[in-house]
Amino acid sequence: MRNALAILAVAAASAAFAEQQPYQIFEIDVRNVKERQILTDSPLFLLNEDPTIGKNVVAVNQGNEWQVLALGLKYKYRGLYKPQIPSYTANEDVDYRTEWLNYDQIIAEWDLLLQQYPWLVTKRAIGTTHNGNTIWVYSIYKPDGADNTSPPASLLFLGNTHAREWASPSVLIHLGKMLCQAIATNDSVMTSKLVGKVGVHFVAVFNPDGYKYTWTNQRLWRKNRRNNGNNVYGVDMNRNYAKGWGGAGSSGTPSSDTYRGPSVWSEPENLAIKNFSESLPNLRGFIDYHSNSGDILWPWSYTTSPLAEPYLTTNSTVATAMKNAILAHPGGYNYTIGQGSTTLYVAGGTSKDWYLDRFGNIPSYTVEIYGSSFDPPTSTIAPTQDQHWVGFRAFIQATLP
Ligand code: 0X9
Ligand code: ZN
Repeated sequence: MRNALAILAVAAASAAFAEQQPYQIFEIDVRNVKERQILTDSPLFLLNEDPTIGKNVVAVNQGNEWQVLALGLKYKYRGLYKPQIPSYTANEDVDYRTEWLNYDQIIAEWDLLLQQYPWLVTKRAIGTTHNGNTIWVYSIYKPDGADNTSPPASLLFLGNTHAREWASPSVLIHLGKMLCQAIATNDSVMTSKLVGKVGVHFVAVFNPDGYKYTWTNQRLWRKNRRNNGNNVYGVDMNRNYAKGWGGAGSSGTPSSDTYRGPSVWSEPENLAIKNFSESLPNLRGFIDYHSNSGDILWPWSYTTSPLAEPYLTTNSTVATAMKNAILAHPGGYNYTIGQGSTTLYVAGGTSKDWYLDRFGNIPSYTVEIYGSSFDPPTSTIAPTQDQHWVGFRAFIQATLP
């Protein structure tokens, strides 16, 4: 009887969640640049932003603990992490404010917006991934006259460059919804800044192969799903851009989590966003939304040399406006702002460096959405989305004077 009850309890739980293979968590002590490179080139899942000299937290699939020992670095065991992946029944009504959405649900949510505001939202495919998934862009623009002219200027926002950073596409859905609502209700700020002037483009899920894989196989997957041969997969899409490609803070080892790819723009996702961005009229601002360290980072990342003027003033002014707006929001997190390389760590081939280099004096950021981990409690989803709507409004106001 007891056994039967236990089985029933398990059955009930598995109706809502599926368990993936567990991870073992270790803390690795890195003492110098050479040891840091060993960690950078390793196949371990790094849980801090970038490998640092000092303490690093890594995850490894249970059974692969030898990969930690093989580093030859000092380590401490920190415990077991069992990812729980929501499993939804077909047509289940899932609220993006309180639950994580799987890939199809995210696209369905954006498509709903398209249905609700057909005069405001357009959807287009900008490329196809290694696994044949389409990369979709949703654009929000209202012309000021009756004729349907296209926008003379543009803003671009990327969601889910890194597969496991689920907060990113979740925040983007909310930004899209709130923006549509604001324009549809003639919100004075959004109307004066955007209507007849600027198209706002959202890449709902920039890394669909990786995102799907985090739901089906490996919750802590970061890269895309390029087949590198020898059963090794993935390129870090935030190391494949042209500016500073190949430099420090990236790896030439295909199994590494920061593998930069065989060449600049080798990845179909990166090439798609490059071509799309270059086709946009007058790009005025760019944010690549990541998680989870709570930072707003501007270029450069590939070098510790400070950003020159007038780029520095542009980037620090808009970042300050975002930070202050988020902080003033009830419960708002106190975001750290600064140059990527000096605030976090040097990383070559990242998005924000290329956007500034290519498009000139624009605010160009990696926003690291704050969270307790890559898997924060679902109770934090709505407050996080709300804070970023406030930050996003401030970004638009400060970027478009
Ligand atoms: O490493 C990255 O690509 C970003 N961090 S994450 O934890 N989301 O992977 C940060 C890129 C920003 N730049 C620097 N680290 N310099
Ligand atoms: Zn990231």
